[in-house]
Amino acid sequence: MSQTLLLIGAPTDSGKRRAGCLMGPDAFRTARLPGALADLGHTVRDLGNVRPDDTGMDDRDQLFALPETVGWTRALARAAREAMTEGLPIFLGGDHALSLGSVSGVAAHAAEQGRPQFVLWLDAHADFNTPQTTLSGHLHGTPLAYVTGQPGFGDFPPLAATIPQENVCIIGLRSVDQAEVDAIEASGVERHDMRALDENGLAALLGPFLDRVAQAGGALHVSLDVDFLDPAVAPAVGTTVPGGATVREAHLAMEMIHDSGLMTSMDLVELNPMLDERGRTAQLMVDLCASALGRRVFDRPTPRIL
Ligand code: EXY
Ligand code: MN
Ligand code: MN
Ligand code: MN
Repeated sequence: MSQTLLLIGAPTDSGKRRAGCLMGPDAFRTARLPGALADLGHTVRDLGNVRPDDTGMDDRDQLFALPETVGWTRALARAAREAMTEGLPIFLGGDHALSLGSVSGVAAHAAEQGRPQFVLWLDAHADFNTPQTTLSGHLHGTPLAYVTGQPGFGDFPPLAATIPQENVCIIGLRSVDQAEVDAIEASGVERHDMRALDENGLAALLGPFLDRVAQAGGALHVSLDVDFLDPAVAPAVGTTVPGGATVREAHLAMEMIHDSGLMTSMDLVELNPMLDERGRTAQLMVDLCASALGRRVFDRPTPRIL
């Protein structure tokens, strides 16, 4: 089924100290993301790059680039809410701080439509710190805590709609701070570390979550962090953690998402072209996005030969 896809560049580079993600949107464009999606029959509109609001806020010592990140959050939440009225937005990062705005914006739109919002978070990290619990001061480690209404985000825009914690599923975890472990254990967040992936397989973890989204008639936001994948296949990210997902596990997740027909918005985050090797990580992310939007060899599995 062809869709209207809205590419929204979100060159956030304020969620952490290591610079480079600001070049992410153009790396995706250079790796031919628009053409790859148009080749699948979709109508692709590249809306260019968002610019952060000027907040005039003072810096805070313990948080890195807080004013700029709040400015991004405001601008991206507006862009997300608007884009949802026109099609399926795909946010081209930029670091994961962009999801402070993209996810809160799509959640606000879902609430206006009376639909529950669900989030699939594919990441080595939980991104469940708050401004109080973060040890690094890096706000790219906080978006899931913000959008699920954890306390401590007073400097950020008040949420138009909070995402219920049981509507969140994280897969790929292998680097989680103790404060995040405590918060997640006390929450209703569905979370699967890499051991669960090894023992059960991707389909056994993702399938039941997609079924829950379908049964609820929910909107599904997919947030794909480059570091979900193993660094050996996806080196262009500043927060690599060994022991990540394989290329095929990532593609299977995207293919299941497409087959479910449930995805209503997407983030592609943390690509740092400064760390890439001849653009291979950018190309992998483009290929994964294409799988989420219908690229496949055969439309149906081989009929079983009885
Ligand atoms: N939990 C660590 C922190 O809060 O600084 C690491 C966060 C990495 C976040 C990247 C985007 O996934
Ligand atoms: Mn992340
Ligand atoms: Mn991560
Ligand atoms: Mn299709």
